[in-house]
Amino acid sequence: MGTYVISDIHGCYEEFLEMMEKIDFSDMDSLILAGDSIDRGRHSYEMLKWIEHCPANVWLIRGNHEEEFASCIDLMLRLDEKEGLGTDYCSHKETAALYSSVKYFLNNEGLAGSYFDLYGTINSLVNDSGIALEDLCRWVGIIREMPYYRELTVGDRTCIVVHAGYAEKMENIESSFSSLKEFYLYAREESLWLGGKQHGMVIAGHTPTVAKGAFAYNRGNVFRYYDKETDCIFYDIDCGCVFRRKNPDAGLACIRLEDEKIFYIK
Ligand SMILES: [Mn+2]
Repeated sequence: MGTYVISDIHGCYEEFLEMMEKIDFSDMDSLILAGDSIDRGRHSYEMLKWIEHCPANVWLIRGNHEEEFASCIDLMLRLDEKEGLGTDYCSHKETAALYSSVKYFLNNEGLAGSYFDLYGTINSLVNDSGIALEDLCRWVGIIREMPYYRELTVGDRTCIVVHAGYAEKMENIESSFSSLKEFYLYAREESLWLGGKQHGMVIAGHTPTVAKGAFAYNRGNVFRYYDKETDCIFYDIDCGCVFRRKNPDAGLACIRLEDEKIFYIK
C-alpha cells in the first residue's frame, strides 16, 4: 500500500503506462498526478482520456499547462459568443472553424505570437483527433475541479503535493508573486527560498532537472533539498521526460511518499 506521485508527464503516455506497471499500481495504492500531464509531448489526447476515466484512488492536481488549456478554451467560447458564431458544440467541423477564427482574430489584433495554444495541443485535438467543443468543455470542467495542492500526513510529516511550489502566506511571497495560486503553479527556486512547510515535505515538479546551470539541475535525477531552519524536505520530481529523445539523462520519475523511494523510466 503506497502513495505515489508523478508530475509533468507532458503527453508521454507510454512512459506513464510503463511507470504504472513498474510500481505495480493496484487498488490498494493511491496516485497523485501533480500537474502538467498535457502539452509538449505527442499524446495529450490519451492523457486527457486517461484523466477523465481515472480510478477513484487517483488524485489530480492542477498544473500551469492545465490552467492554460482551460483559459484557451474559455477564449474560444468567448469569441463564439461575442461574434455570435453559434458554433455547434457537438460538431468537430464547427469546432475546427472556431479554432481557426480565434487564430485569425489574434493575428488581426497583432497577437499572433500570443500564448493561445502555444504547444498546438488544441490544434492537434481538433484537427487530428476530431475532438469537438463539448469534449474540450468537459475536460475544462475536470480541470476546474482540480485543487492547486493536496495536503496529507506521511509518518510524522505534513506532506504537500503541489505543481510548482507551496507557501502558506501571501506575505512570504508578495515581493515576486501576485497571488498564492501563481506561486502554486509557477514557482521555481522561490519554492525553496520563499516557500515550504514547517516540519513538512513539499513534493513538486514544474522545473525539469535536466537543464544545465539552471535551478534543480541534477542530471535528470530527482532533486532533493533539506532546509534545516524549517525542517522541510523539498522534492522536484520533474525529470524532463518529454526531453528524452534529445537528452539521454531525461526520464519520468515517481516517488513513493511513505519511504521516499524513487522509480525511474529512462
Ligand atoms: Mn509546469
